[in-house]
Amino acid sequence: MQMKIAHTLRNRVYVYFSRCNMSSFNYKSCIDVSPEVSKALRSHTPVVALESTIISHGMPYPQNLQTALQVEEIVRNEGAVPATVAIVKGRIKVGLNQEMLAEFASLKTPVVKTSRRDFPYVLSKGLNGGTTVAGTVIVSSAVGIKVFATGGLGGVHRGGEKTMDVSADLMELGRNPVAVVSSGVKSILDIERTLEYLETQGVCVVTFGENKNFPSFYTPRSGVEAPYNIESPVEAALLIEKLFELHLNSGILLAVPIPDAEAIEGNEIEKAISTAVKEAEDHGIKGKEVTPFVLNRVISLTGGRSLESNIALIKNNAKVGAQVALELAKRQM
Ligand code: PSU
Ligand code: MN
Repeated sequence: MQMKIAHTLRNRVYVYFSRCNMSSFNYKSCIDVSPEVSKALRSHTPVVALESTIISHGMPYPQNLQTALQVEEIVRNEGAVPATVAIVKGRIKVGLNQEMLAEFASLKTPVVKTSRRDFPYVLSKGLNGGTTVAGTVIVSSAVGIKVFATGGLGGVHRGGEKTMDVSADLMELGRNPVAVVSSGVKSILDIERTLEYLETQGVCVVTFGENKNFPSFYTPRSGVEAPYNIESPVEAALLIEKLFELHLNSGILLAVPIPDAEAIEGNEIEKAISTAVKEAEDHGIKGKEVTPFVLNRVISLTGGRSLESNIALIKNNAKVGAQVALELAKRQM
């Protein structure tokens, strides 16, 4: 009996020490949080994370840089600190200064679109990486940022039940406690299946505004109902607070419709999207290349109109994100 207890104890001690050894790999050794963001996080100043695939793969230069700078400015004007997340020479950066942002956006050095599966490779090779929604959610959660604003979320692609092309964004939202402010998903995706999958992953999906009509990026109303609707940043802050009180460790999707004045309604955008999706198929574009390819083609096919809408909705989301972060910070004082 005594021997057995001693044996069990020895095993436990062994397990404990092997865990300690494992933990010598600390995520902090891969992430540089800028002094400004670091100070804000320590002092409960509101912080809003921003992604960088949108800069490297979502928009052409120089609009990508202009938009990134303007979005940071909008967050600041609302009284929050922007934290653009990107990978520079194999180091994860949370908060880029203007020179770093300009260098990154110029794409002089190639940038790898980085979701969960890409991190080990990009870091070990010392490459540059644009973090997707999935990638940015992982980093935000690691450093304790609760609100993240972007344009569009990845989703279940049309025909995804066959190709299994389901964006890693959905899974990461299911396993990280971060509120993502976005304008829903593009109609290049299967919106109903995307919402089904978000439900399976336990993501609390809420529209922000007048009704439950889930927005589809360039258009404010997709015709598909989201489960919930809220109307104010205070309500959003309350949602986030409950998420953390419960230690659910899953995320919130705050779906903010593009302002009506900036929207591209119905037929025009549908036509451009269908053409772009068909071209992607014809060219044999697969995997992570699909979304950037389609985005770029839609910009050309709409004569640049989709880019204008894209920029407008990102700015609006950044503003809403900052307002939510502000309300949340007030409640945590
Ligand atoms: N939708 C956009 N612009 C973008 C993206 C999506 O309108 O830039 C980017 C985001 O970074 C998103 C990623 O996380 O594409 C999704 O890519 P995929 O479908 O390969 O998971
Ligand atoms: Mn995909």
